[in-house]
Amino acid sequence: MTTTSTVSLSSLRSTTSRTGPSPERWRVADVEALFALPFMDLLFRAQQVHRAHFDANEVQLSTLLSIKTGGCAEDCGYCPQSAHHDAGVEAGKLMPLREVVDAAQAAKAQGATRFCMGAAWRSPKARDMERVTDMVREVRALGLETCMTLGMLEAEQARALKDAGLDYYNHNLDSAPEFYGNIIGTRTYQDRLDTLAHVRDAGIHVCCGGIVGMGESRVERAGLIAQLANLDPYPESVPINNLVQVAGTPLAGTEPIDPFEFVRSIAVARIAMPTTMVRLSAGREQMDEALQALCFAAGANSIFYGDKLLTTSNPQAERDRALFERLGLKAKRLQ
Ligand code: SAM
Ligand code: DTB
Ligand code: SF4
Repeated sequence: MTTTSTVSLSSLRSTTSRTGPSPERWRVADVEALFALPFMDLLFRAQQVHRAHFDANEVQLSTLLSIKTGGCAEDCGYCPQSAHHDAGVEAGKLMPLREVVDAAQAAKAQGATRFCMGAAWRSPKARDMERVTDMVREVRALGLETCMTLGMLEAEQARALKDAGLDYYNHNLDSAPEFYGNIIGTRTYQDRLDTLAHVRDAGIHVCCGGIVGMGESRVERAGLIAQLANLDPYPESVPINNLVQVAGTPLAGTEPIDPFEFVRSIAVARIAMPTTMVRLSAGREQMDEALQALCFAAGANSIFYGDKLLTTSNPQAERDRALFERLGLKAKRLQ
């Protein structure tokens, strides 16, 4: 085992898949020690973990669609869709089923394997549930994996989504608990954990990650990853978003994160959650291709694919295909 000048790699806890009912918990200090490794040692270690569980040249593609945009009652400081901020996003209604299915078909034709439908809601209302479950059924019938992110869910709502065939539910912790109150005032960290528990109990795969570059410290980034890794079991999918700064939101003008620190965050997530899909999420449009390649080398194996995230832009699909070609990456196929 390679050692480093600052920390012995073998002194860090084992990162093999956890088994049994009471897995060892990640201490924030353990995660911080990973962040503190020399960059090359960290990447080497992340690659080892990645290659033990995945084909390192394969990346999964998810396409996002905003099925209900803007006018959201929550006050998330990063989000252009919050009614508390003036980011110029117009509030819309829930999209008709036919338009959702057409967008899913187009995503499939472009090569996406998962279709993720997002709504700017605090939580879905009873009257919305019938419509969103219809969307799940129809998108799934196309042979795509389905994902939704609709805000907080009650146990019964999670079960209804599962019954409709929902594969994944995205609900992010967003940040470490200690930083969370700086960003969001209208829902608590515990509210998020409760929704995650309902999703897990319903038998839906959990997609849960966060945002970096919001002005948090390294120890707070480590705190977020420790929280995610200590979920039992940890999420099947972990989106790591780099804050997309949108004028009119409170976080516009935040000092951007050092790009290498962003790569470190990916690598640490990979090491702490060896079998999860680590998604290089929002913020790719603002990254150059070399930085994205470093993120894949650090263990990211999923991206959002398609020219739009929810309201902000993402690299054109054609550009991503060209990048994959240059890097010899292949898109994961539908099983
Ligand atoms: N409204 C639902 C909720 O928040 O639970 C679902 C949609 S919300 C837009 C999904 C996630 O997108 C947020 O939890 C946050 O992590 C991410 N997000 C939103 N705005 C972002 C931004 N400007 N930059 C990076 N990530 C962002
Ligand atoms: C996630 O973690 N990132 C995606 C998805 N889950 C829903 C959303 C990113 C949104 C970026 C800002 C926007 O486009 O509005
Ligand atoms: Fe609403 Fe979700 Fe945006 Fe928060 S992140 S303001 S809950 S749409």
